[in-house]
Amino acid sequence: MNAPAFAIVGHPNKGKSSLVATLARDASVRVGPEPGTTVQAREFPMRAGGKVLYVLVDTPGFQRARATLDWLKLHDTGAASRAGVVERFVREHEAGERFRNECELLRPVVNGAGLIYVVDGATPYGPEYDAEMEILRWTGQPSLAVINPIGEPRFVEPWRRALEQFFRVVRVLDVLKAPFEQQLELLRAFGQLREGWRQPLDEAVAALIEHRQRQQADAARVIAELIADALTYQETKDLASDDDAPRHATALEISYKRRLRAIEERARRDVEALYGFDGLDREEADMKLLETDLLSRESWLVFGLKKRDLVVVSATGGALAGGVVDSALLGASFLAGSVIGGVIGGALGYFSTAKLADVKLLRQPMGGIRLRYGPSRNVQFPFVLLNRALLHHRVVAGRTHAQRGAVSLHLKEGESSANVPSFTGSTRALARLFEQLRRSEPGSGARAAALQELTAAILPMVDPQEEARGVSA
Ligand SMILES: Nc1nc2c(ncn2[C@@H]2O[C@H](COP(=O)(O)OP(=O)(O)OP(=O)(O)O)[C@@H](O)[C@H]2O)c(=O)[nH]1
Ligand SMILES: [Mg+2]
Repeated sequence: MNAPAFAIVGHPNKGKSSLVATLARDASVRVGPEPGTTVQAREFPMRAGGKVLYVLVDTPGFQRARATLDWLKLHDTGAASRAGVVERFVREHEAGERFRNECELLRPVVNGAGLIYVVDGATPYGPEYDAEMEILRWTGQPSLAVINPIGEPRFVEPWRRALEQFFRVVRVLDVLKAPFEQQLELLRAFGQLREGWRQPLDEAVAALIEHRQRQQADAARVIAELIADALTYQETKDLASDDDAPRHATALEISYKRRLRAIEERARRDVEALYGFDGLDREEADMKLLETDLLSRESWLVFGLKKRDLVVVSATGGALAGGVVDSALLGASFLAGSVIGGVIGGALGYFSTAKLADVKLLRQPMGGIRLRYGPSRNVQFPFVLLNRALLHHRVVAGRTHAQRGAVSLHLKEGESSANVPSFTGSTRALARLFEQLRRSEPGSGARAAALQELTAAILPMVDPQEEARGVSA
């Protein structure tokens, strides 16, 4: 059986193509600020597990709805044959220019596609839309309406009242931001509209959920590997004599840090590819953050540990002597630096750039000298890496394919760092895992086991629902 097909129809410039991009998870769909971006009907199949789950048909907007409806009415022979009149309309006009858009958008419907009618909840309803909705009713195909507020959703209620005259199902959906759950809900609603579609759409929903879980499992693995690679990375250089050491140490440090950034960059790309975003632009908005020093105070505040975690992690690493950490520190605001400046300052100093890793001069058994930079023994370092990766993951996993432009990892205006995702679960357990990874030999069973354990620990952190369940439990 063919997969269910839906034609996305409506007025020009209302987010039709954006909805196609979101539901087909396809960033190649053309969207644009000018009306008339889409000029031809085009099919976008949604595939998962090698199967086409459903097909979205992007269409141009209505152009001559009233004239079309007039023609249909003129040729009306009663309610039972109206779908046939629409078919005849398309047949008679598809060679001409006058009803080009109407033919483009009605043809897939005549061929059996269901309908999603898209309106903008930020602009007022007016009776000029009635002709469009009336035409869609004439097709007799299952249909639902989506109110997509492009801006302030001021007119959602009048729209809802008007749409309910024509459609059994009306949903409000911000097509640029629609969360995964809302997308599934729209598909389920469609399954209710035609008996034969319930099963394929239930299957599609199940396949999408399974696909999502696989993406999360793969992302957890990528993040765990990123941390393992960064934690154990070291840069070495063989020298002729000790005298060369100071000269080479700086170069080694630069190359070590460049390599860490490359490790992080590769993990970012991998996560983006997992979610179907290849070649995503991260150069501007987020690169600015990536360019701030990984361990600068600013990155720490944005990505770092919560104050409680800071204390636990620092204590684990022996950065803070027992007794310094008291309940006053735990109760104080981390950001109110002046009050607790002394204690926090000491902790911040611990992960100053210079201490990210040590440079060592090693005498080789066969003679000669080796300069080594890294691996990092800094206890906070892997936590910072983890939190940065979690923020990136949240932004990418929550992004629809209708969004254009660079991914931004900046905090929004007024957003506090409390909203930034950070690791959950036991700080001590994570610190212990990081330590195991640090000590393990590359390619060893111990490394593989620690990596697997870390992946399992990260998994609930990349599944917001799991996370929510964990918090409420
Ligand atoms: N802020 C915001 N912008 C949106 C939303 N939906 C669509 N847009 C923008 O509105 C413009 C039109 O979106 P399209 O998806 O191309 O609209 P369309 O209905 O396919 O337009 P035509 O093909 O020209 O008929 C684009 O610039 C979109 O980025 C939304 O929910 N919020
Ligand atoms: Mg379009």
